[in-house]
Amino acid sequence: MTRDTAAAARQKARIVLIGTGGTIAGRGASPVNTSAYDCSVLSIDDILADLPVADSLADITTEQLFQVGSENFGNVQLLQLGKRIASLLERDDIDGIVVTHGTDTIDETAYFLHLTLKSPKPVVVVGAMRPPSALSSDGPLNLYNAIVVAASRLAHGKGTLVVSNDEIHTARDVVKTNTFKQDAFKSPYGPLGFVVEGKPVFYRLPARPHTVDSEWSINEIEALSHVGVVYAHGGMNDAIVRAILDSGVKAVIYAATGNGNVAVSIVASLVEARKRGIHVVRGSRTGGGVVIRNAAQPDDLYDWLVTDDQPAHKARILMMLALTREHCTRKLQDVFWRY
Ligand code: DAS
Repeated sequence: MTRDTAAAARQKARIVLIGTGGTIAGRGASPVNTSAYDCSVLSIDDILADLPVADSLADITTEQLFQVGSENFGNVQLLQLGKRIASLLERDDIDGIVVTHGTDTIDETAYFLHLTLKSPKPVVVVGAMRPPSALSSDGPLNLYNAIVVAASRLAHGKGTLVVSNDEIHTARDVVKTNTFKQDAFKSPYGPLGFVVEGKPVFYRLPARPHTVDSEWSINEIEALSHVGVVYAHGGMNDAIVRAILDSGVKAVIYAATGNGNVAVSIVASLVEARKRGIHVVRGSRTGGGVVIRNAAQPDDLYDWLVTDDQPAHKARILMMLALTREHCTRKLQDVFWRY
């Protein structure tokens, strides 16, 4: 039997469910504690045991990789998770991966996986805005939907996906936009599709390269550079910029006001940063739109970069990866245009 015929003959996909903590693993004192609760206390086996219908969707094995709120995720966790998923995806007896994850930085982790995993098999990252103990928790249905997507051939080749609130988002675009509501996850260009009555439906595709077409492979990355983010505000002085420049960063993403405007009080410190070998990436704190190169600031003159449409926290992930291969400003700028 060929591999394809064997897969067709098999009734259920084989999915590995990796637990890392977060609200989806949380527990509140009472059902009305929808937003105040202990995070990362339920094991991945506890979470799955609460969803007996999952057995009908896939043959599921579990792994508890971490048990932490995602605000605690750093580069060590990104690399460890990525390498573990990569080694699982290489196996012929695994069809897809679901990662349960805190929602706070789920968009960063998913984007990192999207750019570094070298497999067309589905990888779905899922969280919850309410713990399983809360009234109308979104955890069980989000997890159910995530398994549905990971088990589907339709999800092949679409990169890392984030499933939430019945929506399927590409990791490149999705951001957390709300502190407590269940529809917290938005993509500026809309979701790729939905999960409707237990079936994934896709309406569009990621336009930019990912996974097998990206230039990074998790197996070739042993460390990531420190990239900092500075959030601009009115009445700003350069103290915070100077502090971050002295912290060992290789690049700073400047989440500027509007279309990448940099206050006069800040420009000199960022010009100095570049002279010290630290890359400066002009972004925007607005949460939407593109930052135009050489418009609000003379990027060519200062040897700065712009983020294209990426929010600062996602630009940070992209810049960390870019710096594993490139240091030339022109090539780094191309990375932002391309991904
Ligand atoms: N505790 C936060 C986190 O782990 C919130 C969450 O999971 O929703 O990201």
